[in-house]
Amino acid sequence: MRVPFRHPARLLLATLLMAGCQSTGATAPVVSGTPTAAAIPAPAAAAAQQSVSFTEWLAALRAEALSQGIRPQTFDRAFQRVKLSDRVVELDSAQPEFTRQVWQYLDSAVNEKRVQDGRQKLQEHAALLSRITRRTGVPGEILVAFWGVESDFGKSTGNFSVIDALTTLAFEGRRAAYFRSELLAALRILESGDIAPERMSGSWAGAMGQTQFMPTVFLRNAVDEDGDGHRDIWGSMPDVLASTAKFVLANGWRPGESWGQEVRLPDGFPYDQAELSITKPLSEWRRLGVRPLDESELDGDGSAAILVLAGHRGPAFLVRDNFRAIMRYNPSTSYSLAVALLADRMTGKPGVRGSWPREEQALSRDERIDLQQRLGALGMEPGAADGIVGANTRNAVRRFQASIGEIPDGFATKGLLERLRQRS
Ligand SMILES: [Ca+2]
Repeated sequence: MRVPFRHPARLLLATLLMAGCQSTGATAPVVSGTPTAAAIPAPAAAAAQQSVSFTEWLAALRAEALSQGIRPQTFDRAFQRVKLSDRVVELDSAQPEFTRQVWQYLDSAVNEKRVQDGRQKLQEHAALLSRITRRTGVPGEILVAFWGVESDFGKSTGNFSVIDALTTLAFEGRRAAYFRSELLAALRILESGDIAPERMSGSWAGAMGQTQFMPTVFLRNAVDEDGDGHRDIWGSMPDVLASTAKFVLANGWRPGESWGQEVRLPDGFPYDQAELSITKPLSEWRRLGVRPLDESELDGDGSAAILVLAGHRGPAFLVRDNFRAIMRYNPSTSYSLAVALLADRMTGKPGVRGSWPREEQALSRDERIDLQQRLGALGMEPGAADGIVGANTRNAVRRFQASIGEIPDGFATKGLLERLRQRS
């Protein structure tokens, strides 16, 4: 949803909102010299009209918050300086023209500097990490890897006011109901006194602190590890790492198990089986010829999936339950691979040894839509032509690849699109 007004109107809107709040018992705005509703100059009349619904919206939110046990003074202090953010709306509605290839993302998320910084953080917090690992079973390098990928070890935690960001998204974002419940959760955090509203900063989407917890995640998992009476995931490393461990454990981490490993697939491997949704016992993968890179026998039991993110010429990974636990933090295979590989690298394991097909350029959004439309026209069932390449589109690509005698690895390339265009 696009914003119907510009920034100055938004500031005015916030002012009007506070004026509106006074009648419902909220505190007056602290901004000095702000016009009251009656003093609005004529050109702003449209903005004044727009603001009515926001004023009402906020009054309803206040009533709901109070009914959930938020004290009026907590609510009013949180919304004292609230501003709707154009930038947040812009980021919420952004549809990137190009998505990065997985190796481009990994080059950035698991760069050499970050590996070195991670090793240093492992040493620096060794005692704390080993205490948390003893208690939760989540390895220290996994916790530090989340910290590194989420905020570059606290260097980029986001400078948005969480209340401003969530208010904007709850009022006019694409997923208003979701963000409204996150906003109410943020108010419960303020109510608990864990953090002052002016220190409650985060990403444009309201992910907070060193490991970027959404407010509902905070309420379920944040821990006061240093015992000062506050769950401070912004400034206290004991609180940050213990809270992250609790969340990772709640997401299904299995102590003592690995996330998985890079593997070698044999010639003739059934690439249509290389999907995260297809889980098989390790014995079955062994039978299909999946091997560790050193060509030894795949050991262990349990089940796993095979992940091939850049076609049959790129690396393959065998991913286990703990990889899925990582994905519950952020449901992206590239993200989870970054956390897993960063943790591996910090403990001295090698990074990816297979080579990525780096000459392959990412398809633009228009090209991805064209690909989906052409696959659809051929009856390959790629799902909606939305420019997002998911399992349906990969499976349609596989059907097309099989129909022209190529290895059905589901990897959508410029060359494949070209062959599709020649077909129709
Ligand atoms: Ca604390």
